[in-house]
Amino acid sequence: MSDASPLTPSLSDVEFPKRIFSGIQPSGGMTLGNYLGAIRNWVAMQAEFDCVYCVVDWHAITASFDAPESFRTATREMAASLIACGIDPEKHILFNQSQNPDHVELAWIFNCVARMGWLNRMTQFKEKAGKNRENASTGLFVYPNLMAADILAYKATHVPVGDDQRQHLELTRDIAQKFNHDFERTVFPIVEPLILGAATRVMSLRDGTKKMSKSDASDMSRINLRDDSDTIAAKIRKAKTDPEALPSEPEGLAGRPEAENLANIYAALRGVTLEEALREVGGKQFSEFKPILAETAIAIFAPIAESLNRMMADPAEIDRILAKGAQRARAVSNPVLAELREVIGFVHG
Ligand code: AQP
Repeated sequence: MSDASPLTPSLSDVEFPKRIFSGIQPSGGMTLGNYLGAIRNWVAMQAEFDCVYCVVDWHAITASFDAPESFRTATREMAASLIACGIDPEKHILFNQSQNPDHVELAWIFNCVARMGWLNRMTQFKEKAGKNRENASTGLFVYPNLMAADILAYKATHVPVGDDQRQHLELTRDIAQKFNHDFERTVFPIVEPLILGAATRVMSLRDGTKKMSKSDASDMSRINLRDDSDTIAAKIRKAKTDPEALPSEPEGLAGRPEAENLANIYAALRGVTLEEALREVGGKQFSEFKPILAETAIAIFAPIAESLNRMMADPAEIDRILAKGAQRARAVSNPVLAELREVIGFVHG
């Protein structure tokens, strides 16, 4: 394993060009949680980094298979949502994962690098598999290896992640480190998490202790990018709260998860700190605050929803954008896979 290939330097201080990779599952429509926790940052990062953004349809089937036509529509909708939010598919790479088989080839190699013990520690598997662990797909168990492959197929150096994905990113680092160590050369960068501003974790509108999720059974628990203004206003009006007024300082939110969530959402939408937001709206009853919050959300989401609906009227154009993005993605990952086959010793003509 120590034969240095002419294709890969055996240095430990290889400098990798800065590149971002991030993905989102088409397991439903984009939510306010995805937008505030991730996508808004993806948009901002385009100014500084070379970005690869991916609708991760292979990840989506780890939970269950949807009806084929709904699945296709969900993938197109997620791509269109990203563009509507400000992702530029001309300047950066935007595609759906299943159009680049390099991810699965690398994931298989990583299945043979990652250790059972590492995957057994993943808390997201435990949460998503629930009590019926024996019935979870094996895909769900090795999901973090595919995520590592998504990132390292492009030798990405930075990954914007929410708190919930930190452990998976740590595993990506472990896989890269073990591979580099075993083959005694720096093939992969050790990726860095990238956190822009305060990490926003948006909770369900029905239960302030549960994450807002696109796949939650209750549509009232989330705000979808595609919701019209009346629906957004109604969901916020019906959001669970408590009888107290909003406090003027964050300490007053202790033990009040629903109040804290709505105040956090308001601060994130306004782009201010929680302290600043509470200085403005502290003392207000929810009956007075909720319409203000709804108006703020609608001002941001209405133009995005309009552009998303326009794009969804032309699915062929979305498919064209994704196919072109996939072609550009393969142009980056093909040489990485060729290098790996050489390093590992696969015979290829
Ligand atoms: N509620 C949230 N608050 C903040 N950030 C969130 N993200 C998701 N939900 C919240 C961030 O969105 C990015 C993409 O997520 P994903 O598609 O990989 O899947 P997820 O984290 O499992 O998101 P969902 O909406 O909860 O999907 P389902 O219901 O399919 O499981 C990630 O960066 C995530 O941190």
